[in-house]
Amino acid sequence: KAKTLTRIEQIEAKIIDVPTIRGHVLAMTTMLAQSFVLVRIRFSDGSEGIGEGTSIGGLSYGVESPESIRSAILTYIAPVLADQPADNVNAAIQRMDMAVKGNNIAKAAVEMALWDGLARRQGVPLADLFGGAVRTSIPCAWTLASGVSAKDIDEAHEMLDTKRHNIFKLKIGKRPVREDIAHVEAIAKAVGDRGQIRVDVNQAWSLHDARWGLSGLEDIGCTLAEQPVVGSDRAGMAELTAAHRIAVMADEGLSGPVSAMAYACDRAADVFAVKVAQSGGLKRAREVCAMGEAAGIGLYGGTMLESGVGTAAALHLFATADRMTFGCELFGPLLFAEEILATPLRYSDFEVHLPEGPGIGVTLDEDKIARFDRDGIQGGLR
Ligand code: MUC
Ligand code: MG
Repeated sequence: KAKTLTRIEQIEAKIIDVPTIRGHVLAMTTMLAQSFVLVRIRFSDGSEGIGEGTSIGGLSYGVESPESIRSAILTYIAPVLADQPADNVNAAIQRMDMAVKGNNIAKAAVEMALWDGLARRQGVPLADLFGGAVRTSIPCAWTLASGVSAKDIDEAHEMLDTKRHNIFKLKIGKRPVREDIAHVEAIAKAVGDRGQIRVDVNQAWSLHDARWGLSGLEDIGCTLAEQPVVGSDRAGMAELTAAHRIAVMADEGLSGPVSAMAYACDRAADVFAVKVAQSGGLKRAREVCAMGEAAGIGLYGGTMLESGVGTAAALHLFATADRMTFGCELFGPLLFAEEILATPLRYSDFEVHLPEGPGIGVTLDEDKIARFDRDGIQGGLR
């Protein structure tokens, strides 16, 4: 007897607002809370899948906000996926791309829930749908961004002493270049050879700032600079990549495989910060990895400071890449003042560990979700 086809029945998207453990000071804004969009898809056989779409600092980091992500999902994506076959993620991606231009984070959240549902129905970890994991943990960076050098130094020492992180990414670009470099130098000296210091400028420098900013960073032993100039300036990024020994990483400039191809062709980066959300989903993020791998560009698992849901999904994907040359920064859940998973992800020995079990391999703490749900139980059903 032919098996009845499992279908997509209902898509839910909720904004969950969780305070951060401290202010997170970035070039463009200071975060006191993180707002993520939690997607749940219910399928006709009773199975479920969960996904997450998250950006940083409202609309200050990129073109999507929690509110736009939720509305794109509920108003435009959910209707075109209603009743569609549950197991055909590629077909669902085509339908989403047909109905909605851009809105990568919204698409990524829905796609993640589809992959999670598929993997759960098959009883396999999400990584298996991408060919299987070749590692079970990844070295994980921590971002020092309290806004005060002395506080950052204390935090770095605590991370080293507890063996949680020994790669530190410093958020700079808010202050004059000279002050930023003095700040990085103070932290680099305090950390010494116990850890590695990297920076993220979040596009804040002009090309001129970046020319001597990168030289200054090289001189103090900083090993990597992320998106020193605006992501659309691939010529500037290419110049900096060619002219400096410090590794230049692309982040905001990457919005999926097309931009990754352009960056690779222009040799506009030494490293790709691959982000599932920014790439438009796990499948597209895998394609960004492939572009980097083919072009000899190093890979780094980037984050949009997701909760444990998006973090675990990204971890599954990055576990399948040949080499994660520069490790990852999948520390999002640790910046949240409250854990929203029933069992937290494991961070130990300077690495983040792949959770076990089918799908993304995580379970929500439903009480916490209810508590931090912006609109209560009535918000966000389709
Ligand atoms: C970014 O620009 O990479 C990642 C870590 C962090 O602290 O902020 C982010 C976003
Ligand atoms: Mg970045």
